[in-house]
Amino acid sequence: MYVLWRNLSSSASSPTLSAPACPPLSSPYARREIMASVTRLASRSLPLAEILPGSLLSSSAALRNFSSAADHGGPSITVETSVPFVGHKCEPPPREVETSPGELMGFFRDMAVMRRMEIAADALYKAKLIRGFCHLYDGQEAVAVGMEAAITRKDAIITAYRDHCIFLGRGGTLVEAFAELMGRRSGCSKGKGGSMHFYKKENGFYGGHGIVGAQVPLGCGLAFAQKYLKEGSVTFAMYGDGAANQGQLFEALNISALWDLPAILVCENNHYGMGTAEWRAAKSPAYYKRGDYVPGLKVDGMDALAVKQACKFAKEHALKNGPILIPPLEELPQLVPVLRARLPTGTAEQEGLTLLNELPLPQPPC
Ligand SMILES: Cc1ncc(C[n+]2csc(CCOP(=O)(O)OP(=O)(O)O)c2C)c(N)n1
Ligand SMILES: [Mg+2]
Repeated sequence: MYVLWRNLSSSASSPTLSAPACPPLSSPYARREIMASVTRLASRSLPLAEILPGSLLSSSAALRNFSSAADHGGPSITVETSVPFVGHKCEPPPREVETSPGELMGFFRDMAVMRRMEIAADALYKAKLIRGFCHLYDGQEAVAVGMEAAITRKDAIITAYRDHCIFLGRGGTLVEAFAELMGRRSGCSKGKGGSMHFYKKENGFYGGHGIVGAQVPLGCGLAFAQKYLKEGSVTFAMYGDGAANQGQLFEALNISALWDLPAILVCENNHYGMGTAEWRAAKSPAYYKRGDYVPGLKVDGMDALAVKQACKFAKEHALKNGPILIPPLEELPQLVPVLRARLPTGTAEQEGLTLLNELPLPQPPC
């Protein structure tokens, strides 16, 4: 933390970190310094730079499309997902997923970068170098990466406040991400949004929203525009298991189904809404069935290939038949501690605490 603080200050003419007083990070010297600092800060056993794809650091990332495995080179291989899909009012896709060694390496590299970024953000938050809110995504990286592998930048994504890694997946850079987290002008929202309001509209990322569930009707609006303009693209509106109980979600779903909008509602079920276990808040945690008349698909959200397959299937379905719900569920016990350990960090009044660490997995009473 100290190294980063020093470097930020020494590359600046002002000794403070407050946004208006600091010089823009766009000067090449400041950018180099910050990147070097973040690299040192994030490294555990491997320097971040060694695993950092150039595409995440340069604006050429904006041109990267993930639409097919063939783009990633190497022979095509078929991998079976570890858990079968379960469909609601639809025939689920096959478990066999087409991929390539290049794509698998890309998945690993992107998820490693995301994990390192979130660990660094966690440390910066606890050191009070990131102020306000800081909602981390570590443990859920496979959803961001798998989703990107199935779609293009013409497709839109909109999410709640846990948005850092979605932003990276859409071609955002680490510099833009950390600058935003630290309230700097070079951040993706000019340092005014912070953790909850990352955007990259030019690459189809429409934020970053703090009001639980409110991004879902906005996402359905994006899907309406896509249909109206005959773009042939779809919108992924992401929300949490806590948000799944909100009324506005069902209103948006109703009109999307009525008008056959190309909307894909993705419920990321991490079993908690803040500190509330899902069984305390939801009568039915089978989120893929909660659309009733809208088809749903239950997916293993810890398997990037399963998410890719599901998103490819959902995109084709949505373009043909209108909305679909896909809750990528995380249900593999050995991975749960990672997810839970990281989730609660980042509520302003509880900074430094990792409240859910000691809680057991949520179980409904007998
Ligand atoms: C309308 C509204 N009500 C309450 C809150 C406070 N709040 C912030 S996060 C959260 C829990 C949301 O849980 P979930 O949708 O499961 O998302 P997760 O944090 O697990 O990703 C709540 C209730 C809010 N931001 N907006
Ligand atoms: Mg949740």
